[in-house]
Amino acid sequence: KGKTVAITGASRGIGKETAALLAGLGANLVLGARNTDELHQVATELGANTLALDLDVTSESSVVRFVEASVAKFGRVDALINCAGTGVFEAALELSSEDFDRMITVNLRGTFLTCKYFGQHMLQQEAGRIVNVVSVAGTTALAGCAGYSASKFGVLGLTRVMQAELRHKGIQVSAVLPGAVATPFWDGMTQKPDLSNMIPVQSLARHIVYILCQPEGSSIDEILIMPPLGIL
Ligand code: NJP
Repeated sequence: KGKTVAITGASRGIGKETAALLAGLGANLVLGARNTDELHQVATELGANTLALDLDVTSESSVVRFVEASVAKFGRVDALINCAGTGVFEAALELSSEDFDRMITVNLRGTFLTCKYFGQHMLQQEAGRIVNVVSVAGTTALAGCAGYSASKFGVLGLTRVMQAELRHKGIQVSAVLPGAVATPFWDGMTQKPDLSNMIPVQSLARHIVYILCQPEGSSIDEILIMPPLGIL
């Protein structure tokens, strides 16, 4: 209660659901995404202590503005949850270089940028928690996930390095590695999978909040979360 949490990719899916859960616990929220109409609608639903800001994690200046506006509004940011992400599921030999670049730029470089600039702020206050939503595809080889896996293995590597660099400075960095989650992430697929076999988005949001709410003196570095029927 009263803590400030910044969430990227908060206009829908995992970010939006986590924001709703944290709003119910009394957190101040800073929500970021590119579609500001969707985002403002979420912010309006969640109430007064919510700031909605245009954010494109592929743009360094946009990330810097997001961090500065968050601190200007609430004075400090206690936690960052990185949910902004995108996926195109093709085998390595079929994937276009444009789709490969987009996943690396949004998922990996975008997470790097938000971690870097919020991390610098947290270092000054000698406290902070960062949760990166990675994927089971960031730790296991799944056919058809070439570019997505490459980006998510990268995010897991970044997360582990930041743990080594920042743990002793009061900043906890965690990775959540989910299997398939029932969100609009799957909407654009030509063959839309059956969402009823996936992890409910409300469950995933609870896992993220659980990580954030751990007592001082220990941290959860990584958790792997599976749907009822295993990897889909
Ligand atoms: O995805 P979706 P999820 N700058 O599509 C935003 C990972 N994951 O919630 O910018 C800023 O419902 C976008 O907003 P907009 C996945 O890889 C998922 O399921 O307006 N924001 C929206 O708010 C991702 O890292 C599954 O288009 C940008 C949000 O990102 C995270 O979980 C499984 C942006 C995406 O909402 C959240 O995914 C898994 C940008 N450049 C890992 N580009 C799963 N769903 O099955 C996009 O293992 N966004």
